[in-house]
Amino acid sequence: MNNLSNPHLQRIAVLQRIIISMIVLCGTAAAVRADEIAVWNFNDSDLVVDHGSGTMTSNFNVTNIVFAAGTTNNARLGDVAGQALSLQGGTSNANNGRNITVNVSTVGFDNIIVSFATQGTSTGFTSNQFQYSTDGVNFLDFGSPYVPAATFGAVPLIFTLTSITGLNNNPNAAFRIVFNGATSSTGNNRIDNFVVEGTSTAIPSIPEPTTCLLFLTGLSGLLGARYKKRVGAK
Ligand SMILES: [Ca+2]
Ligand SMILES: [Ca+2]
Repeated sequence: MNNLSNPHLQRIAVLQRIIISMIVLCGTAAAVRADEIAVWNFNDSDLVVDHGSGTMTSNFNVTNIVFAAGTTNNARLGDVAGQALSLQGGTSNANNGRNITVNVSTVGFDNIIVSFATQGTSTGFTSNQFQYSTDGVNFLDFGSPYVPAATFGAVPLIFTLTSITGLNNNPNAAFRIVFNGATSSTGNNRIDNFVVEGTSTAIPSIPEPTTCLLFLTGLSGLLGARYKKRVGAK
């Protein structure tokens, strides 16, 4: 009787394949999944989303929405630094109190996080308020106003909205930055790599690490018992 036709060895081979599959699956379970829903890298010098889907709009004077050298700070999916959005104060600082607004459906995602790289000049917007909306119409402040650093640096601004469960799985989710404090027409803030991300709820449920360990221990025991039985039968 060769190995392929031996039923005992066939069962052991099947068990070995199951154990290998479980090891791969359990390794995946240990990783935290965060998925980009929408990313703006501004490298094509426009407000059109660059990865995923969503819209970005602004009520700034259009002449004060320009693009300048960007950064790899917070870059995703291999994006190069390229260009960044640059928002200017405008004549008589007309853009103080104005905003950029991002509408992104979070359907299929929870644990929403928004992040972006930013820098500002000394006469640019020095007091900026991040807001969110669960209906796309009414916006609420999230945290205190932020002051942009003078350079992009290496660390993005991160707004962890996981406690705002109304933003989960919501086709009307929206985010806004209201800019204030500019004191000259060309004073500006740059923004790059604006990312809306979350945890996909569409991923098939993956066993907990503890469950994996118990399953693997049991399966290994079964495999060992079968092997001993086979050896003992010789
Ligand atoms: Ca860029
Ligand atoms: Ca674009």
